[in-house]
Amino acid sequence: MLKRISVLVVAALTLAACGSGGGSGGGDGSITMGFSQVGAESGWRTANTKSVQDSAKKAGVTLKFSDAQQKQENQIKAIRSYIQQKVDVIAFSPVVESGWDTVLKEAKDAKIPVILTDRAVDSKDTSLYRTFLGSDFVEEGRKAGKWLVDAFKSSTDPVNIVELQGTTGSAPANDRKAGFAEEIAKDPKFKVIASQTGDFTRAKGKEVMEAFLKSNPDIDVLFAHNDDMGLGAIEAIEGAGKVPGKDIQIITIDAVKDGMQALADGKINYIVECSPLLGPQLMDLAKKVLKGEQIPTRVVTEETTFTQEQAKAALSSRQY
Ligand code: GYE
Repeated sequence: MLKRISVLVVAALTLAACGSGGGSGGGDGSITMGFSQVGAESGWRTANTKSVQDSAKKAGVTLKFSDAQQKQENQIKAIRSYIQQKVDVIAFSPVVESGWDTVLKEAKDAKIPVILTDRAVDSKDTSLYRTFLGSDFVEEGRKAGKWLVDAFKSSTDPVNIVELQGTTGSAPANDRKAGFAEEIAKDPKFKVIASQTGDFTRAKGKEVMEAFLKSNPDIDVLFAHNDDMGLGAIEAIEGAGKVPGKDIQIITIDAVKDGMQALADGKINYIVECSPLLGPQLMDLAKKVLKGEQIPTRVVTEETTFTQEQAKAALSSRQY
């Protein structure tokens, strides 16, 4: 019994120490980061989580990590708890773009800097966060659209496109859709005949593609906002007796291993890369912010694109 009490006392003291030890801005050399992750919806997300966790360890940053299971309310709760625990810095990947002002203001009032990673918020007040590290999603959508325009340039026939959107209201879904639409608008033969969310998951991608196939007999192209939804859709296409990559051309975004394998196998036609390896840059930015150094308000990730041939060559050296 006595032993149990002393364990509890130690636990309470440790908690108290954590509570008051933060907010030092890493003054004693140690940094505690609270990180609120979107969820575990895709291969991209798994690789991103690993990158953040590995880089924190390497950089000597104590990481408090929470998974929001794709729910904004869980992210808000996590951020509030990080504020209460007085972490030195908060980083998060906002599941949707809007609705963050109140909680970001709370962090600002508590003088805890916030770094947006991977996804953006639509807050008008940009003083609510220090920087946004991540991809240019509009550009990714444009790259997908450009490839399509080029692939069908010798034909004048109408091209029927179905689109699997990412999580409704998320920056990558909004921006990829917009960038793609901008490019295909250059030729009226391209028509998006159905567009629906598949929530960035394989299961939803399959389910929605099955519905698309039932109501649209003449689908020429699928544009999926990530590899996972594209991989789910491939199952649906094969289930309907069609050949993915041939009967229906497929473009996806991410370039995770499973996606690259399907591209190399000829089931996907083109992938626009979106890098999940944001951890090292995130730790670097956090350290700079806490030292009071100037950092850019936007840090854009460098990315490429892959054809089937390029995927075959790149597969063996792919990290995720
Ligand atoms: O493309 C998708 C993931 O926000 C860039 O989220 C990220 C996206 C990524 O679920 O696979």
